[in-house]
Amino acid sequence: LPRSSSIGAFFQEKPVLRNPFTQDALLRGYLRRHGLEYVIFNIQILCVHVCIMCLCMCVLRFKEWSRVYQMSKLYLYAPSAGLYTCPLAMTDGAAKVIESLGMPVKEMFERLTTRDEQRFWTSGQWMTERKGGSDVANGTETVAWRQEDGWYRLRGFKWFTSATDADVTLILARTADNNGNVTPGSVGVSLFCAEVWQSDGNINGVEIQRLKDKLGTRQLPTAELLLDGMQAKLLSEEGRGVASIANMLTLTRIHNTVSAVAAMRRITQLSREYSTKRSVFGMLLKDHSLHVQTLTRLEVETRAAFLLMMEVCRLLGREETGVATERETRLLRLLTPVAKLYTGKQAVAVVSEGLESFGGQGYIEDTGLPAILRDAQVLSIWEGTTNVLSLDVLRSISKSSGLVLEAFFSDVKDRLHVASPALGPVVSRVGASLSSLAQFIQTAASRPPASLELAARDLAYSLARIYMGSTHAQFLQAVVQEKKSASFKKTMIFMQDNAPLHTSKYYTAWLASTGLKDERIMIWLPSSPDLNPTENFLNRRFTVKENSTVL
Ligand code: UCC
Repeated sequence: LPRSSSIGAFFQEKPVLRNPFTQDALLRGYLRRHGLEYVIFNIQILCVHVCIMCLCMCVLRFKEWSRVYQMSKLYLYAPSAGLYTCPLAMTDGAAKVIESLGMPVKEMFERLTTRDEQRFWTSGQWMTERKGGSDVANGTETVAWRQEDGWYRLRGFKWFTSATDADVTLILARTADNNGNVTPGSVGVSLFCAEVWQSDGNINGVEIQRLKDKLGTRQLPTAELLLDGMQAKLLSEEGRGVASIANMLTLTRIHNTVSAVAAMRRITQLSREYSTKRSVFGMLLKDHSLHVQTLTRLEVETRAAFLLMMEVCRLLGREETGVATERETRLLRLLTPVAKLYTGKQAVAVVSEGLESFGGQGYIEDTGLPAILRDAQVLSIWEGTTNVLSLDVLRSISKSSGLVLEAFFSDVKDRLHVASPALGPVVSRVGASLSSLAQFIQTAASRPPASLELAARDLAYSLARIYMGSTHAQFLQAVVQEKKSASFKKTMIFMQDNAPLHTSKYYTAWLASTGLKDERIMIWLPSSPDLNPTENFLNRRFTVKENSTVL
């Protein structure tokens, strides 16, 4: 027997987090293919000098590309931001609301958007009360009492206040008439803004009841607050609170999408890196086909989500600078909830799978990995749950009398048309999903509204997946053109259930025709020289044929 036991000499090498920008071939490729080399240059500079205020909606320096520029930076910054992106999102949203209401509080707007860190303010969003955060129209019990000087005093209880430590905040409350009566429902709710701190350093009529003990996002204080005569200013028209705060929700939902995709990208980068360090069964993980297949699926999900996110940001930038077409404006309205709900859900799935790729290490707090999963869980809840956002998709359809769907169909068709020469099978697949979706919508129109409500989530997922399929195909078409197709020979096809409403028959037929046993698939992943070496291994282990299925 040895004289003593030993813990052994083996220590697993950690994955190295490399420069997220230079490592992100897709982000750089996206910017380059849109002729945004100058944006790349700016981001590179900014990676060195991170200026927080630049991350907020600032001067529209990049014109219609300003949002792509801003969100690219946020996407790089978010996974290391310690949740500071949450107050930034609401700050951006608050500025947008103030602007859309004709600048009733000019100084506040300037402070929310300035680059001067001494003057910069962040904004919170105090909306959710004890009855919940989804049905805010009925859940708002806070009452606003008008004072002789025109200001209001707010009394009520906010049960979930995001970014409690913000400088200012937007708040929903019901105005009381002279007899103290309030109007119930959505039409009784108005939007207010308030500074959290008074000039003498005292808090502005707020009592902190307790901090929330949350599953994740623990770096960020979220609190229950009693508004005990908080002095506030009416921002919206009386009774237009929900409609007015919708501008903030639009923007924070886009920020949420960016955080979700950023979390996916962070975990895929780490998982890939780790696979080059971790050896099991005599080989590095990167040389185990099954492991690489799993990583590749995560990569495909991340890429698809990235392209959807960027498209929404591009549309937002175009809308804000007045160059969006009607079709683009409608598309933006539809895709904002679609992108938020889909990426919020996928972030949890991708991060969870990513943690698994580290084995037991992924379950250990000192690796920092579990926190990524806990933080990701908020993304499908905050700013509207998956079902609430699915209903918002229906709202956008009914409010526009279906025009948002028309915009969707024509946009997807245009993308597939552009992509068609080199990407035949993908185009047919997405095209078939689009047709089945059209069929569903036609049938749904003749059914009672309740049946459409039941299908709302699947409809939203179908929209997300079809849109991602078409943007991915279009993006790859650009790669094909750029590379003159030589390197494109190494292309993988994955099939995914594009339209869960309708696909089982297509899927079964398709599967029979390919002889494949695998059940997920559909988006193309190119192997092109601009992918970095760690990405290249993803393609190496598969037999790949051009325009055909693999494995
Ligand atoms: O509770 C929360 C905390 C969770 C966890 C926090 C963790 C903190 C850490 C964070 C770290 C990152 S968050 C709060 C979540 N709540 C929401 O996001 C709200 C979700 N609910 C909705 O979105 C609902 O659908 C409502 C509130 C919009 C429904 O209100 P109404 O009044 O019942 O709905 P209406 O009548 O359909 O809409 C009222 C008006 C209409 O305008 P008008 O009157 O002009 O026709 C709508 O068109 O609002 C307009 N509107 C919109 N406009 C409603 N939604 C939108 C929209 N998305 N875009 C534009």
